[in-house]
Amino acid sequence: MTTPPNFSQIPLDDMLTSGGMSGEQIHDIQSYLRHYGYLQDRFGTLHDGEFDEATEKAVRLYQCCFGLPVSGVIDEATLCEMAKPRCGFVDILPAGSAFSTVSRWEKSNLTYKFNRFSSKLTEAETARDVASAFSLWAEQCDLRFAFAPDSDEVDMDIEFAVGEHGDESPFDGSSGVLAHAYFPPPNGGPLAGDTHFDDDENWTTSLGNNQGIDFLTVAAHEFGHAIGLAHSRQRGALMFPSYSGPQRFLAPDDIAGCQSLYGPPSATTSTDCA
Ligand code: TQI
Ligand code: ZN
Repeated sequence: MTTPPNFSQIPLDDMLTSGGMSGEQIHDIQSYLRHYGYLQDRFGTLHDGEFDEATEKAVRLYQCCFGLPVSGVIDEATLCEMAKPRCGFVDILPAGSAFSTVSRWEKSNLTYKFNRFSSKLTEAETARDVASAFSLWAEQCDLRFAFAPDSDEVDMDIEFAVGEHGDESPFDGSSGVLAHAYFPPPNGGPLAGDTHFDDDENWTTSLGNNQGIDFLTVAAHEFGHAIGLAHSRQRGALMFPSYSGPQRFLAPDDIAGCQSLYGPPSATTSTDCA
């Protein structure tokens, strides 16, 4: 993701009193608006460095979102708002996609191992479902996951735990939070890529009895976070933030999300028919 221009470094007075903005200043404002989703191709044609109709519309939309007077011109209040530190996530997502992303692994081959197993699932069941959950992602984007039980340093540590378990986010007993995962470096800090499952949940690895929480579904959701996806606004996406029963597949929005980070599977490795 590109970094938006930092307006706190541009003297506001200059911009406002010099009798209009320079092409370069307009370009910077356009980049800022584009970065946060206010300027999109579907909203009209943009002339770079020119305060055209598309730019004016984007400015109105921005002002509206921030509760500023909607004038469509870059006034002092608007510039001051743009100069403030803010979250880097987009405000307005592109049409047709509802995913959002946080960070990505800078490599395609990732390793994982288990630090602590569940008291409710066998090791074999757990390992099998974890492998299936990883496959859902590996089949759709250029990532591969290898089980490395004997390695000291793996990318993704997986463990089951109850209550306080050594990170800043204790589990809460049955129901509520089911699990959590840490985003890829640098976002997750030392825990980046790791996934913790709340062992107070009634985990199940079998479909059909309509009981318990489907471990494979939750693992696949968490691994989505561990590869850099945030939640999706698309109902039906695996990354949608509520659990409504087993979902052992990716929805188109999940696929678009992982491919936006890693691209489609590379041709050389998808020959698993051998
Ligand atoms: N755990 C949350 C989750 O993974 C933790 C969390 C909340 C989180 N917001 C986050 C993690 C943003 C990363 C980024 O969503 S949870 C579901 C779902 C949970 C929820 O226990 O609430 C699943 C875990 F989507 F079904 F609601 C797994 Cl599948
Ligand atoms: Zn989640």
